[in-house]
Amino acid sequence: MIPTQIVVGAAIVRGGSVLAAQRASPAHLRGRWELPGGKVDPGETDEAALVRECHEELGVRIRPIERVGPDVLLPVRPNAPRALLRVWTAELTTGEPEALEHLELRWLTADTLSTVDWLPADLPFLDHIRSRLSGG
Ligand code: 9L3
Ligand code: MG
Repeated sequence: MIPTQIVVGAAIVRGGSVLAAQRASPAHLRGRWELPGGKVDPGETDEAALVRECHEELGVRIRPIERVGPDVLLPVRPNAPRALLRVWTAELTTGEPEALEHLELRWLTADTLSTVDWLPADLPFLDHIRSRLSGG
């Protein structure tokens, strides 16, 4: 069976805002915005990968809260394994996020959520996140 690469993303929510991160690389994604995260390693749980990636990319500890939205198919090179993006809401437990691997970080509210140039794969999650930011 061809394995599926799971990629996890964190919608880190604090006081009515969610953290968006601007990718530095690869070149064709540079400048686009995403929910921070990355690939689940073999043998690693999705939630453990989410915690690890947020520590590596932002220097913080987070706690995943709940899954939001669907599994979203990510674009991959021809013949590469299928990749799916999964997102959790999360809260900060320790530290203040820093752009250790991103160009910039921004806290966005329900009203400003669509003011950045999101990666296409992240778009299906925005309505779910917006309703949580609005107290829905
Ligand atoms: N990706 C898309 N949206 C996201 C994340 C975390 C990742 N919110 C895509 C970008 C890359 C791939 O998934 O093509 C792997 O992500 P990373 O390990 O380079 O962060
Ligand atoms: Mg990443």
